[in-house]
Amino acid sequence: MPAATRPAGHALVEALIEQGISTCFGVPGESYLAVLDGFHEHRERIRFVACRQEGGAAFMAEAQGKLSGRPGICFATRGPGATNASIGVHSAFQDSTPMILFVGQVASDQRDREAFQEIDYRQMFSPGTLGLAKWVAEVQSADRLPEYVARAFRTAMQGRPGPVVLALPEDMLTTRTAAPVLPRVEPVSAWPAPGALRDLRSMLLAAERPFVIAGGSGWTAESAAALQRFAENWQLPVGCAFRFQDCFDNRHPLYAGDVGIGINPRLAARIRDADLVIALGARLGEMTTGGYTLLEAPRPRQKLVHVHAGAEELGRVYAADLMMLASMDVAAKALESITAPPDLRWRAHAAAARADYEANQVAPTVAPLDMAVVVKTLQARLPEDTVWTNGAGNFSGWLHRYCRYPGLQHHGRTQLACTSGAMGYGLPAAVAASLLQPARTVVNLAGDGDFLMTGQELATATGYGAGRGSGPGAGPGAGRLLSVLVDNGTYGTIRMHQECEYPGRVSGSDLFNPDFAALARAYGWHGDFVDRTEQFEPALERWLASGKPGLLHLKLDANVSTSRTTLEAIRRQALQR
Ligand SMILES: Cc1ncc(C[n+]2csc(CCOP(=O)(O)OP(=O)(O)O)c2C)c(N)n1
Ligand SMILES: [Mg+2]
Repeated sequence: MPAATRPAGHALVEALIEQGISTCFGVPGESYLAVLDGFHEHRERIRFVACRQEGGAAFMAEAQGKLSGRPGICFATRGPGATNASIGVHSAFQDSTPMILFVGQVASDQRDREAFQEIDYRQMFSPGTLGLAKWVAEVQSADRLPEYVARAFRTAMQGRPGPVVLALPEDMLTTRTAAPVLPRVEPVSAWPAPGALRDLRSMLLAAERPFVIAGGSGWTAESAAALQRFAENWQLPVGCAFRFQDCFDNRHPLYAGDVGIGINPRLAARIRDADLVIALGARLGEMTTGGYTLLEAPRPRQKLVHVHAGAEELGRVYAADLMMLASMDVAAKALESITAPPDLRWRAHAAAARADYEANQVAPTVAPLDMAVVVKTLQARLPEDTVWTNGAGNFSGWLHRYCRYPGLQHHGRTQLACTSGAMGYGLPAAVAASLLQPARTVVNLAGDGDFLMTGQELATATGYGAGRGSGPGAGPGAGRLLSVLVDNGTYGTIRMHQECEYPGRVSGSDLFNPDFAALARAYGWHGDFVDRTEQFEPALERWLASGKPGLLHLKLDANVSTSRTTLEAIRRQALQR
């Protein structure tokens, strides 16, 4: 009996279901109607969340990749859809997040004429170590579609994770095929070589002031727990790479702080002064290395051990003394098997690193609205497993400094933030988290510039019922979605740099802002306004009582929010160069 056929667009949806995907994000287009019809066909098992702009959809898919460790899925139409979505592909690349962007393509018999909205995606997303995508292909044959999808999943997850783009010619999607879907793909893990573990032990035994920087993607609950045991066995102080703050439990006595923008100066000094730095999973990018000053490129003063899942990443910037090709789901499990001697010389060094972190949590009171109190109040009032999201801007510094992210062995990922520094990421990431994990509370901290880049996704949240709570009996705030918007009337980060480099000559960084609380209410959200510290907690309680997703519009003086500590840190970095 001949095998049943269906359009390739349906086969694609079946393949996604087989890979464990139950939610996809996108903006519809006439270029992939056959796929949309496949979503209709399989609507009991998979949903297509229709977003308001492909930038928002791609950020949602990127957040899905961060949360699940499997590729987040975005669909976009040809030219205009693909160009809008490219911000999410770039972010997934810089953040090493598994993601697949499916993009419509003109029919095969129209190719290369610059047909309507035609782009050559293999050029546009051209892969490479500085490209936009990890792999890009155009699927010419309906019968081979399952092969391409399986390879896209593997490529997105295996080695250094990243984004894949598959272009789908319109006529290919409507061609009928009997090709069976291929089984679920699991990435192959790379284990550190036994010799490398012996070398690491020797380097640890010779060290006086070791320091661990953990980060990157591919961590699992088990491997984060193993990292904690490795750190405990050797009493190693641990910092987390820029925007990978949930790799190590921030409440743990060995946690020393975040190694990113606005780093605690005492932590920066400690890393500079370390004699051995073990970078676990972190790419050691510009933001994590203080502009390549904490660790000087290409040969740091400290002895450097670099453990990374991508062979191409090892030795690309830093000539590390020991390089280990290992994926983060298993690397720490191997490290915890290295036996430590009973007499470790650096116990006091580790305790001092923690004391510096605790001291940096205390800041002088700021009036009339104190953002340190805002972050601490949110964390005290909301569940421990709250997911925190942010985009780019000085406002994010308050979250990085004062939020104590639990290690991901406890609740999975709790930080969704782009190391790519893309403005507009936080709200879509929060909407995605809320839709994908409806029992979780999700808080987005946004800037006034940041928020309006993707603010239209408020409608997506309302339309799909995100953030309304997980029902009676759940704890306070469980399953709720909140955006806390810091309105300082300026692109504050840019203004700060202007004040440093062109004092008194503010140019292009002032903002005109709407009444954000009223805007949120227009979308069916709860909206409220706060401009004094003592108003914040009552406003939070009113949102909790509202039963709706909420937005708290915080009005802040522009000079306060060009955060002094950040300003000082940047000045210091500039001086060091
Ligand atoms: C998509 C994008 N465009 C531009 C920038 C450059 N940029 C970085 S921070 C920033 C200002 C952010 O302003 P806001 O969200 O108001 O935060 P604030 O710094 O005022 O706290 C800009 C324009 C960027 N990072 N991303
Ligand atoms: Mg601002």
